[in-house]
Amino acid sequence: MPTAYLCLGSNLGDREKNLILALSLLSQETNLEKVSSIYETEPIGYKEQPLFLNLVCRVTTNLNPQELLHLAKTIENKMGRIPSFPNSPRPVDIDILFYDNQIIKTKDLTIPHPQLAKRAFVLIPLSEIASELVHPDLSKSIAELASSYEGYSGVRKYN
Ligand code: PH2
Ligand code: MG
Ligand code: MG
Repeated sequence: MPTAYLCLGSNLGDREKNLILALSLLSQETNLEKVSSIYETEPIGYKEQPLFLNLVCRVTTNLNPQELLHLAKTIENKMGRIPSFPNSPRPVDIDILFYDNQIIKTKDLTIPHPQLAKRAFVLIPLSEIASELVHPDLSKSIAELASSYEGYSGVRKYN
């Protein structure tokens, strides 16, 4: 069965509860195999917004990438995400990071996630559960990619 890695983020409402509810909704439709710790992270991009809680997880699923994206959007909408400007605050955001070793570039879906190699809030949690995973486009491991953010204070383990 294909394996996918997802990043979840929340910076509105009860952030921790939102992440846990989103995981529970995901686990109804996929096999949720592993979940990182929760991290509190400084917003990247649009800065004037509350701190995020982020985590990453690994699922196995028979949903294809497009169907998995549809599931992610359905959960975001169910949890009250209102479409707004890019990088705006949200109760939950669910991004597909990897889907097996596939490289996908379509209008509505790019896998691996195009920003992931530049985002400490993804790489640091990901290095906890998948440090050996090799980025299929960059041919570098997550551990290597995350090492540029050693000592970065914008991503801190939560509680
Ligand atoms: N998501 C974004 C933009 N910026 N910053 C942090 N710390 N965490 C996120 O999940 C995040 C972000 C766009 O989805
Ligand atoms: Mg996102
Ligand atoms: Mg998103």
